[in-house]
Amino acid sequence: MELFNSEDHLSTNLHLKDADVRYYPSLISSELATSYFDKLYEDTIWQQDEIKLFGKVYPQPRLTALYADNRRPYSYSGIIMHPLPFSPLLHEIKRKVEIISEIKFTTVLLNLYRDGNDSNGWHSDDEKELGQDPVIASVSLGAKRRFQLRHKKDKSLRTTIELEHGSLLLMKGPTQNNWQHQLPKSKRIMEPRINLTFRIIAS
Ligand SMILES: O=C(O)CCC(=O)C(=O)O
Repeated sequence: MELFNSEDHLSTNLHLKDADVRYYPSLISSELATSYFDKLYEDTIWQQDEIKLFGKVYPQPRLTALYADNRRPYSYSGIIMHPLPFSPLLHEIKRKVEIISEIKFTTVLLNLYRDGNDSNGWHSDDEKELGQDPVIASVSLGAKRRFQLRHKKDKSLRTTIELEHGSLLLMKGPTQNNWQHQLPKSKRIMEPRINLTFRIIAS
């Protein structure tokens, strides 16, 4: 993996086939990331939706929230989320992500994994409203968790990355069309994690 300096932030290109994935381990300093975590944990209007799996209904294994600078809803896995307006803190984090990525985002989906028993199963962020080559900028706060990627066609292509406190994972170009990702459960993890995935929902 190649390490280099871009905009004063070290980043690693994962060099995945048919994808464009870059990891920035320290988008936000540890101290600031902890203060962001504490505020978001308290102030976010968290919800727990239900998902249908093989005809049975289960509570989603994490809490979520949607904020945006427009009113456009986001739908995935049969769930429709209507955004609340961005708070000043969410704007501050969005600006940091936009400076590094040089991309403007409209929307953020937050996930709260209360401990290692919470998870996010295999999927691609390829919903129609995200456009043809969705850009996903994923910020991690709190417990370090394993993030796995697998190619949709070539099952031999898989990778795992540990998403650290204060990090950014930027997925661009054909990534969502060709790869799936998941955040598996882990019995060892007792601490919570907040993930913010910035997205563009333009129409
Ligand atoms: O929590 C993560 O790092 C992954 C989140 C995710 O895959 C999603 O919100 O679509």
